[in-house]
Amino acid sequence: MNEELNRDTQHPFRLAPSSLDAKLYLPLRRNGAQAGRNFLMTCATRLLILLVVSLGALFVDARGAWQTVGDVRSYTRVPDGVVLTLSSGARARVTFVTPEVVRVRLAPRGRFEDDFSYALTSERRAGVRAQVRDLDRATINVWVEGGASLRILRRPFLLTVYDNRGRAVVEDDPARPAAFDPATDAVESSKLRPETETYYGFGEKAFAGISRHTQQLVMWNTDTYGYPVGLDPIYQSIGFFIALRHENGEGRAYGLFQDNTHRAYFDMGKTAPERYTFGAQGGELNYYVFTGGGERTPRRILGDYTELTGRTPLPPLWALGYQQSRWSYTPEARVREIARRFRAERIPADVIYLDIDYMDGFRVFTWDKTRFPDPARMISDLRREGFRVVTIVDPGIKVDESYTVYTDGRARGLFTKTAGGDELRARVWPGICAFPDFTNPRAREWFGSLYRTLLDDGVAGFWNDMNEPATFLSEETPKPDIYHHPGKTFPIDAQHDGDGHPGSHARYHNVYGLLMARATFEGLRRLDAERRPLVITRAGYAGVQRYSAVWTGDNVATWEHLALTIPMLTNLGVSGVPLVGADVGGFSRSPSPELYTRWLQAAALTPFLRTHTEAGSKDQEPWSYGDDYTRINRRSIELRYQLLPYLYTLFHEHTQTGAPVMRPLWFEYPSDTRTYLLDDQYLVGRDLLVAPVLQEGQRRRRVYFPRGDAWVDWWTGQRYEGGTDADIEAPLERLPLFARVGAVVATQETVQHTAEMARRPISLTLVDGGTTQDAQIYQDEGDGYGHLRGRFSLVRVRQTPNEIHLAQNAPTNSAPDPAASARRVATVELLGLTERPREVRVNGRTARDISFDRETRRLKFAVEQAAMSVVNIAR
Ligand code: MIG
Repeated sequence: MNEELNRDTQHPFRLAPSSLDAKLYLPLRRNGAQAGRNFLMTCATRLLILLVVSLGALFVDARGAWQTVGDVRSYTRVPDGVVLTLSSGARARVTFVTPEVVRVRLAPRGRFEDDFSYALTSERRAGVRAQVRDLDRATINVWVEGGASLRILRRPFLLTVYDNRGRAVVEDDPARPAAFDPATDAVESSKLRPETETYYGFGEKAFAGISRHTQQLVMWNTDTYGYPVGLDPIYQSIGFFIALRHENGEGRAYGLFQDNTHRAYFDMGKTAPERYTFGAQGGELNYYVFTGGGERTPRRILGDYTELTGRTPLPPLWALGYQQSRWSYTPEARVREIARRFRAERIPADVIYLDIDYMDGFRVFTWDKTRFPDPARMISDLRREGFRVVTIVDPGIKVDESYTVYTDGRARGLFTKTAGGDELRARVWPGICAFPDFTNPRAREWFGSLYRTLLDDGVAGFWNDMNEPATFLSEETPKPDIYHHPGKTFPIDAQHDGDGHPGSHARYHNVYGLLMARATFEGLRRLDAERRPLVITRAGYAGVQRYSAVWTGDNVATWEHLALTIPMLTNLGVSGVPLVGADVGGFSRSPSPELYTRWLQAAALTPFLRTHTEAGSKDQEPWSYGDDYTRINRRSIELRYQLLPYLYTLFHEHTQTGAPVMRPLWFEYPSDTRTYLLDDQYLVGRDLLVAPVLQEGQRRRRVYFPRGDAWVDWWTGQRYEGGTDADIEAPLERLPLFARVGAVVATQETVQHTAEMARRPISLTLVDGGTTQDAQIYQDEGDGYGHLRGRFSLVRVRQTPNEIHLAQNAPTNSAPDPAASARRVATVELLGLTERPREVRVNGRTARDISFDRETRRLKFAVEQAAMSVVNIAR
């Protein structure tokens, strides 16, 4: 068996079973049927994995060769920390990035690499001054006034990081000091692990369950068509996690980010529950600890991580609409038919996708002129109907002397090279291809500029696929395919520019997708200064959120995969990537009508909402399953559009704080241990709780309401106290949805696409009985960059049980009236009232258009579209 394949599954550890669930979280009822689903992974797949793992084990005797970094021989002070020379010849550099963020670098051979990272934003932070004290011959203390602190033990070198209140955050395991393997250049670190600590994030992972405690993860971007639940790695590598533990009645978080682009791994207590270990197969050990300041909240950790690696700029509003895709809508007539059908069915939609068959022989940046004779015309016609078009663009460029993209890229020397210095070639859709070296800034600029023609044709967004990078296996490779066969990507000795830090594919494989998305995003920014780009990428690395949305690749049309979407997407969110979605209905195979309907319903409020399916599958549009289902599917999408003002506000919030749009419950309720393993509910922002049905035939489900807030059923107005469970009716047509008491949710009437939103009033849904200090609704023009120059508006809301204050600011600058963006609140809906109030007054006068529906416990009334409204409710 190939050495590379072996590496994929190797880990130099013993396996140990987990006992965490049983110990701490006994009161948490794991969903029985869900646990059962985990066993449904096909036998064939399990056998295959078993086979690969056991073969891998034969090759592994890794620990023997490992060497610990040794004692601290000497150290020097640098302004922001210390540099230590260790007895093994390794050197460590421990510094403060901010008073609360610590960075650790460890160069096994004693020579630090150029300090260079694709994950970090380009903004340079001002240095932090660290204090150093040599306590005694055994200990060195390093700290920042008012910030975190470090204790460095000298014999051997062991590091403990404390938060700014002196509480230990991470502590090297004395039984496993940092170590490296001189033979392979691998390097790793082990931290003590409290048995009840749980871990979230790690980017895109296909594991069931939400926490990664006692699991092992590998970072190696891989094209994994039809991946089974539990397969690892898949498409993305984001080595960031948030740890959570409960102490003295309080949940405390910290974060850790390993920024190493080589094949990396994390063993989060699988081998031994008392420690976790992370490392990589090359390069220096390079990680950040986010201590979280005084509050130690998940929000603070993610804020600090996204300060470092960036945030998603506000997407164009249309990208939050419903998107319809398949492999492939072709020819033009079919695309037009799909668009027409949406409007005829009155099912809202904003985007239609063109998959690879729009191109001429899969040559990127071309059109197949028989299928699409006049793309610009088609696109402008669709645009008049309120549809945007997104096209797929792959990295493989067909080797073809008459194809100028190829000959031009070759002439400029921008393609990836083999170890021998030749143009690297591999087979993908177009046949034999060359591949831009996206680690070369000139290649990024060149590739980014190629989007000009598609932009000129009117294409609105771009979908970067196959950028793990993925290549086809040769015909001789035995089938069934092996998910992690080394022949499915570039040879690891291929050469990359690395922005002037030349290196092999082993070093740069994991950033290829990130840098393709970057080339696309930056190209679009240059080509069109007025519009916000929409880029969707399959592969990525930490920082991918700066450039792109992420979809979870080739999932499968099974209930198990539907359930997987919640742990996958929420963990992506807390990895700093807010604009995420899974192919609705599943990509591989075809869903039953019930599965498609439940999937669309469950996904309706996920950040990136797109149906997509593979070539050869059955029709997979919202109307493809008969009238009864069409009606329900329409309602799911209508719900999405009704809540768009709220969703858009959440994307704005992300730009300010890094908070995700789709949130795991523990993110908002870190002190409620019942949320720590909850994997079948999610929050949208702080105010909405979604508990979708994830099982076939199910018509009611158990919902947990997190402690600290009360919740009201969106549909019935029924109130539930925090810290309780309830059985909730969930007939096929209903998404179990709840609003927090104190919620301020902006809604609108259903529109057929986002361009219809302009000038339509918005409505506020408030939950009765709550108290809210300052909730905000963000609005702007929905595209462009006026919002960065003050062209946006905020509606601010303050609520006490009997009074509501509504301030509707005019946009904050004196530029031409952006009336289109500053939609006023015209109605308020109060949810959860058991009785009609005696009187409702708006600015002293009896409210107009007042209605009360006892069935849904909703009170509705008009408000003046004035700068300031005060509503008084008399019971
Ligand atoms: O080799 O473009 O994940 O969404 O439809 C398959 C065809 C290539 C994989 C993507 C999928 C897309 C498909 N692509």
